[in-house]
Amino acid sequence: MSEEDLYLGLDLSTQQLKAIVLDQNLQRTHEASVIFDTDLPEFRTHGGVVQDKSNLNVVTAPTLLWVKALDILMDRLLVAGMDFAKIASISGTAQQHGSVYWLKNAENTLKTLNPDQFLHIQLNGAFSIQNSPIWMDSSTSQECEILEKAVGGPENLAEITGSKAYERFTGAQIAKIYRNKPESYHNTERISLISSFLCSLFLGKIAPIDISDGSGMNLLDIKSKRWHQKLLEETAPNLKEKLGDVVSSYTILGDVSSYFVDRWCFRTDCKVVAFTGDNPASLIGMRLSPEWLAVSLGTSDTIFLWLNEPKVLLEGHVFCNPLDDEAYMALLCFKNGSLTRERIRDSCANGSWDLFNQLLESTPRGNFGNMGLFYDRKEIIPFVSGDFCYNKRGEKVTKFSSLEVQVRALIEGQFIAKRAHVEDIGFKFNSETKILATGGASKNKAILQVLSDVFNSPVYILDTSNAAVLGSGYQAKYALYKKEKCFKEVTENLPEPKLLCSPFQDVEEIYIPMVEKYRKIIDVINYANC
Ligand code: 5FX
Repeated sequence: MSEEDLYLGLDLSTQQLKAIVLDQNLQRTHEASVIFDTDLPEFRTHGGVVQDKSNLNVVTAPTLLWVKALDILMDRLLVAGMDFAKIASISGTAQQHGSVYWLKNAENTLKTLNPDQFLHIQLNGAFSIQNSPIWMDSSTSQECEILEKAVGGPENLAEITGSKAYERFTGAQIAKIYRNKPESYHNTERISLISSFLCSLFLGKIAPIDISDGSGMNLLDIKSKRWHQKLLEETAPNLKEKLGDVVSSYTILGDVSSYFVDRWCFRTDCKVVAFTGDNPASLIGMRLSPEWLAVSLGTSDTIFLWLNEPKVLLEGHVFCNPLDDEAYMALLCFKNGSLTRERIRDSCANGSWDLFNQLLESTPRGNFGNMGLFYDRKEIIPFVSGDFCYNKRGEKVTKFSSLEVQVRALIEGQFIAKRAHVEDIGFKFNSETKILATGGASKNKAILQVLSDVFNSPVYILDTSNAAVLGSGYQAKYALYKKEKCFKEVTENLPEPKLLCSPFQDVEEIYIPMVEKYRKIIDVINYANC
């Protein structure tokens, strides 16, 4: 190992593919990104995804789009002056739950790639399913029921796999593919998660799934860290062979493939470390410890915390921890994050965040008693869609009296829901609680002030809003040093989080009743939907 060594981290998120290069002190030296909608318009994605017009619950992304994005990303890194020979190791992360279906013989294609040609030309015929189901899909209710029944109900499934059955989770998605496209399923040589798929491109063979991202499938026993036989059998035939073995998230899987050595001048001993899901990678990037509640404000909003023991959660998920095989992490995921914020910004503030913030700051905490819940897509927690606006008398209205009220209703509604669901999983707020904010919207102080008020806790930020991609860069280095140093030592030179917002004095009086009001509204909506 040399002082000159660099570490490459990648993040294949819903809307873009990003790369970051870190030096020995984990400071960035290079970065590049490819935005799917604008850089690759030929795939006709919107927000990086394709929503089926005849069934809006079906959401996919073209697998080849991601491959082509990697071709472009590598080129952009080179143009930015990157010397790939300095990279000692690579790790990465991706949106969770989505799956990639490799056609028979694909592994052979991966092993024998021609360095003179783009990846997307050579892998054009490598997939048995062209459009990968992704985490925004909610079309697998039937398959979810089957999985829960197989082990005696949702609670048992949550105890075994960390989550009750979720429509976006990979087990139900694979079961649906087997049911609807049995031929394609039979022609599938291997199934990857999106993280292990991206890793496979660097490794030149199918990479194993890591236990942390693997926990988002409803197929892995999170205590034994092995596939659950009965759940595999209920999902589809021969699934164990198609999934391969799982590994700890920090495992060094081997050297980078000869394709990358010959085409991009990587050194032959550059190590490829397992890739994981974006939420586990964010936990790494935030260097989370037990007293923190991390709130990530991205395409989806997520909340996560470090757990020393597994818990049975009926709302939310428990994943194996990406840094420590003995520990776990809890995750709550809210599908309607930045896309919904952007929709209201566009309709109320002409697409301007500055104007949006002015509107937000011109209304008082509690929004005169108005409250709004906005779900552009069917939400995960709670499982509802549509806009719900209530005026100060508690009457349902079609829209609010002013743009200011609408903007505050959106932001307060999003955080009130989060607080209610964090309380529901047994998290106890106290004076020590600190919130660490990350994700695109964590740059927005006006939004974070509302977060601080609703949770009655100080909000800190890290210098970056890119926790997931940074986490994969840290993991690339940690894996190399793991035998000599713990994670804290590997990352000890990094700056501590900065305090950005503190709650106002009066917030508990305002928001505790609003959290209760939220619970009642959701009960009414759920009752009406029954
Ligand atoms: C987590 O369970 C999710 O579904 C999302 O946070 C995706 O990982 C977004 F990429």
